[in-house]
Amino acid sequence: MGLKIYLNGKLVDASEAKISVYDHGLLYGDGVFEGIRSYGSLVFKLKEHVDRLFESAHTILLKIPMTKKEMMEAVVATLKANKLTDAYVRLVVTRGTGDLGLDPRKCDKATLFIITDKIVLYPERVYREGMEIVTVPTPRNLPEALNPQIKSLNYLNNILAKIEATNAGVQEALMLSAHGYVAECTGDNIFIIKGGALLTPPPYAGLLKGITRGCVMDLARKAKIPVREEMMTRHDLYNAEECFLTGTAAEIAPIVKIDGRTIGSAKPGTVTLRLMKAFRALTKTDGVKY
Ligand code: PXG
Repeated sequence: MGLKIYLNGKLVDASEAKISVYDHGLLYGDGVFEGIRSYGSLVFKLKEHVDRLFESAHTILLKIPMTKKEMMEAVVATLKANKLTDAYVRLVVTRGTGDLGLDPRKCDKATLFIITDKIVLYPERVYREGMEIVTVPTPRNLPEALNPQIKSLNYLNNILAKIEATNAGVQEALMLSAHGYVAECTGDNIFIIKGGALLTPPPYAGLLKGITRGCVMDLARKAKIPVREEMMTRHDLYNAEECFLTGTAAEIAPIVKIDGRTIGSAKPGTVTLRLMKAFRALTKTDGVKY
């Protein structure tokens, strides 16, 4: 027996979890999603993720066929059905089945599914020794054209960047805005430490306001580390004392080399290590119990 998938109100076997080739999520990337994690039977920041999913859906005029409370219960039910205590959760809502035209009015009902699975992590070495990234040629989408706060099923911009990073022999890509300012990585936000302060680009640089990003900013403030959102260039990154990425899957991943330039001591920095420890502690206590 394979994993159970929550699909349109029912738990079905993964081999039976199928959607139509006329689904506009597939034909046009017309839909929204979230990636969530659970740690030791605690779903981390579940409310925040569900709130963000509903905001994404509201902006694209997509009606989610359940309440936020029902959605949180469905996530927990799917995790329980699969007996997963430490898991990755993918929540997806698409426009649903329509015809071959773009018109979303042709789609009667949204398609909703929840996949819960084992989490694929960066190797331990990344957290111990740090990771190398490169700037890629593909800029982040113009936020004026597609607001990055909409976590939509259109990830081609990020996928192209990921391919460029892989071609360059590294695991992650640094994406700039169309004007050449630092934005984010393909599925992670970026931070630096400079003069002892924690700096990260503002949302108007064209980035997703990550839930991990918000969490790390809060942890830093609690630790009396000054936190600022500032536009930054690659020069600022190259000359930072420390650098790291944040995301649901990556948590806090130290960066020690960017475009061939070593960052700080070329090892995960002391502030980064402190924040990693505080974040790990939070994931053990903060969350929806199941
Ligand atoms: N930026 C983008 C563009 C993202 O898609 C983040 C930042 C980090 O946000 P959170 O809320 O997770 O701190 C994301 C996260 C993955 C994966 O498997 C992650 C994301 C999307 C697709 C895959 O790592 N989103």
